[in-house]
Amino acid sequence: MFKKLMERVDRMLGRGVIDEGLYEELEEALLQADTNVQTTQEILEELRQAVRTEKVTTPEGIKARLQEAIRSRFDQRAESALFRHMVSPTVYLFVGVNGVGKTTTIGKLAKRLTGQGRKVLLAAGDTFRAAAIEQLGLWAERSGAEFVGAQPGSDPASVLFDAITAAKARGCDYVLADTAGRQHTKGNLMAELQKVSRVAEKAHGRGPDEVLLVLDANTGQNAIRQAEEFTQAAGVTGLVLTKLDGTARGGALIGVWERFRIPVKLVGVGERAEDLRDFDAEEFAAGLFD
Ligand SMILES: Nc1nc2c(ncn2[C@@H]2O[C@H](COP(=O)(O)OP(=O)(O)OP(=O)(O)O)[C@@H](O)[C@H]2O)c(=O)[nH]1
Ligand SMILES: [Mg+2]
Repeated sequence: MFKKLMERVDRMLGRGVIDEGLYEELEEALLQADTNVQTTQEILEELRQAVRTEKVTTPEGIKARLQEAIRSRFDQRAESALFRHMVSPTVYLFVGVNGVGKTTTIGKLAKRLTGQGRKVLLAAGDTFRAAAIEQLGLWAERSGAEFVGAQPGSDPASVLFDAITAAKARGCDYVLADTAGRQHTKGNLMAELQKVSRVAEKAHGRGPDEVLLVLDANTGQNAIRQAEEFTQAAGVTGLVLTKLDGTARGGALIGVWERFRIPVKLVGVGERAEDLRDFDAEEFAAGLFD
């Protein structure tokens, strides 16, 4: 969507005029890209200022300005530096709709953490399908992490309880808990997440240290709805943006960020274990215009 925006900017500036019409078109394009009204106005004001004071006249100049304006929206500072690490085991609960990359992200993160000498335990809280449990078990093998699973169909909350108990007994630093993909519109499944969170508290005196909502970068406007529902049900503390290696560039993330101010913790850029990055706003903003 930002590529289109940039093509428009190129076309408009190709005529060599920066007039009200240009700002109007930019406004329309930004709004279409899920940017909220206030942010759009702020970005436009920044551009006007830049054009006035610095005599930005080239398409490249406007582009760079626009890019910087978007990048600065993600200024998260230390928040994103990495996760809070409290008394071990630190528990991260991964949630999200079907197929966004929860299990894969857990596998990648497990690999990263074990590589740093941390003791990690993976909890197969997706008890919906046998294949999901196997998939996580495979990642445990690959990353050298411990693994707690259960029979398909068993209660995900009790899996997490067992996992935390086991992690404490074995001296693990981290518990990474998988959950079944669920549509944010399904009330009963969202309620199940609340129960999973509560059980963590029972097992070690506090809720999950991070509840990470995994979002597929190809998701458009719907990402906002997902964030809304999952935040309400599970108290999301961080975002993971996956499949940034795909064609769509995840512009909807700006909308989610503007609205919820939930820091982006991790980014997935492929299917392999090493395709996990910390979120870098600069890189992200640049990627939007590739
Ligand atoms: N290209 C790309 N593919 C990814 C990325 N992350 C995950 N995938 C792929 O997306 C597909 C789904 O990933 P899963 O990790 O199984 O997703 P999930 O959210 O656990 O899915 P459910 O458990 O069914 O809800 C798999 O084929 C992954 O390899 C990524 O960053 N880039
Ligand atoms: Mg999964």
